[in-house]
Amino acid sequence: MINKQIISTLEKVRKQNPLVHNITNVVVTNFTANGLLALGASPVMAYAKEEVADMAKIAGALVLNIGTLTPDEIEAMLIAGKSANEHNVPVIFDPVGAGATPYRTATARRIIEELSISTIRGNAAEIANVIGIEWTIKGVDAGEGHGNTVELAQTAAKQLKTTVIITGKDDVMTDGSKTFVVHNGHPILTKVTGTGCLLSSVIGAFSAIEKDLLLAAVSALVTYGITSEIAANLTEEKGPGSFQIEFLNQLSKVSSEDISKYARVDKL
Ligand code: ATP
Ligand code: TZP
Ligand code: MG
Ligand code: MG
Repeated sequence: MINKQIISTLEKVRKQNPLVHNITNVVVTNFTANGLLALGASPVMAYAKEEVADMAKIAGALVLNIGTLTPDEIEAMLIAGKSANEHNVPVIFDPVGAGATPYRTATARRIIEELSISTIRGNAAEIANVIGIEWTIKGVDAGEGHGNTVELAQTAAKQLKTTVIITGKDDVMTDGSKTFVVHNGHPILTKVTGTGCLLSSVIGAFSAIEKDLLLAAVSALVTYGITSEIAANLTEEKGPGSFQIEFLNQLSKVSSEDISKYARVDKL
């Protein structure tokens, strides 16, 4: 049942080619644009405070990512986010590195307070720090977590009243009442920078065409995880550089048959 819904959601992304407005970090900008194109979405990066409100209102989704945040960029994110909220455009938030410095943590909290966020996606440490639970983080990478990520995601979803996605070896996603765990993925994703950031933008593309944000999340995570498994298999023994390119290739090819065959999803 869920596999059929995932397949039809992926088909809708490819058919509708949603415009995804990204305000993201300088590390991952090109990879994100290429990943969205490979998936079948239409990326745009726009940052000037003079234009972000106009861009956000015509987009299918707005993705905010604080990976290399600056005061000007945050101002632009808040303007874009308010416009998206006014025009019912879903806002996806990636709180990169929340918890690593007080400025990042405070900014992440400001964004969720001032905007209505549809979906927040991060590693366990980022989500924990956004809601005020201490969890070690090293730079932008998750530290060793000892907590229960299902409980953490459910607590965060109830507190923030959003869909919450915590990624890692297994990915947990919840709207606070329904919860899914996606087991697809490959450890080599942790050796390519920006695979988390691109994922947040891919979630944006799925959320642009599917109003049920939890279904959009499950569909995005399964598609992304299976793509990584296929690409890792094809570049075995080569390494992260070849994997990164093959990942983009496979994002454009991953099929309904692949999803039926390889999806590993549990509904809790
Ligand atoms: P971090 O900075 O902690 O790496 P991130 O923002 O890069 O976080 P990840 O949690 O790495 O985001 O998630 C990106 C993708 O990588 C997701 O699809 C996730 O399922 C996958 N992933 C991460 N770690 C693993 C792993 N050990 N095994 C399989 N897949 C993984
Ligand atoms: N530094 C600031 S943002 C960034 C780095 C290395 C990219 C993080 O990407 P991801 O997807 O969270 O691994
Ligand atoms: Mg990662
Ligand atoms: Mg990240």
